[in-house]
Amino acid sequence: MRFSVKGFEIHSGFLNIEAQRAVLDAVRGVVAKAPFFRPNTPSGKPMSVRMSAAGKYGWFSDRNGYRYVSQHPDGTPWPAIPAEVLEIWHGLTGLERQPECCLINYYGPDAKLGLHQDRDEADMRWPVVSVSLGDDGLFRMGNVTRGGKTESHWLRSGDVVVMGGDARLAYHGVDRIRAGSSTLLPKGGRLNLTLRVVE
Ligand code: MD3
Ligand code: FE
Repeated sequence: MRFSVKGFEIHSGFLNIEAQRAVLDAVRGVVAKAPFFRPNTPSGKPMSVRMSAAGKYGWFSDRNGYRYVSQHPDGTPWPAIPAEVLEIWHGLTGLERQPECCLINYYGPDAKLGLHQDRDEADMRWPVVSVSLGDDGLFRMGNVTRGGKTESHWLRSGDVVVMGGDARLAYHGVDRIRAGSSTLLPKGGRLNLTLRVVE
């Protein structure tokens, strides 16, 4: 096992290059309607990661805190989650339940995401599925409580991760991006999609 926390399932190279391109095209369609923005942390600093979303809910943060919202900051509803992306969710989880949020994170060469827990969802028993596209990202995972040992793993284009069980509430983040490691995105960088049940 790559990580000692149970419930972290990594499917390395789950998407071949054609499948990666198909998902990327679908993401481009979403982002054309819901452009990337940089949320501010509750302390007022812009995050280095750019975000957008598809589905009933997207994720947002500002001085009022972190939360799920049903509209893009421009006031329009989020586009639907693309079928290609839903197919990954159903294929790996075997669930009938649909995710209500496909969060889209874009990391430029200097972007990172500090260690955090995902706990804004109503029922943390549902898994989270994450799809990586583009440049490699150094993913780090700790435990369900803050502090202690962490383990790191490079996520590459086409890798899909399922977080369930204990891993669902583990602290995790992205320390850095290996710029130029993939040619999938013409301008470089890393895209990560996370699929979640929110309600
Ligand atoms: C472990 N995204 O959007 S994906 C996030 O690569 C987030 O953009 C990272 O953390 C990224 O919240 C990591 C892998 C991932 C996603 C959700 C998790 C790991 C997780 C939820 C619980 C535990
Ligand atoms: Fe997270």
